[in-house]
Amino acid sequence: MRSKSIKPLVLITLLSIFFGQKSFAELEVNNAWVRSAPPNSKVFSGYLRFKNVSANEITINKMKSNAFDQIEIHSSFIEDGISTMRKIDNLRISENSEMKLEPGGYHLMLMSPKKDIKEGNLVELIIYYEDEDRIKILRSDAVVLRNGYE
Ligand SMILES: [Cu+2]
Repeated sequence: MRSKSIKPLVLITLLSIFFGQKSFAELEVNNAWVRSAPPNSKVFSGYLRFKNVSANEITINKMKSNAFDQIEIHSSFIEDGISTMRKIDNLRISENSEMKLEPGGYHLMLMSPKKDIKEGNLVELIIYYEDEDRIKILRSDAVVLRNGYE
């Protein structure tokens, strides 16, 4: 029983080493993960770290996935003592800086899954961003985890 429960952890760790990181010149994606949810869930939340290693501001315009019909970027905030969230059109990342999408802050809302999303799965993320007025595409994989990397 004990050795059985260790194996998935080892697998997830290996997967995150191979798939959790992706870089394309000026933009890096690290620690991308999607929180697992009960079967038949229609909305999932996703988190990652963007690192802009260029000398220009980068704007994340939209995100897509082959596993979900729609991905929105949301910001979380407290309003009148109640935690709430709002869709934002884009995400600006200053030159040479990091932006964390994490629980309680900016996050991805991944909606209408096209297939079962289970712990240990990899979810493709396609990130459309603007760098010096050019639209570029970065692909990354997010691993489905219960509690993320922390
Ligand atoms: Cu949200």
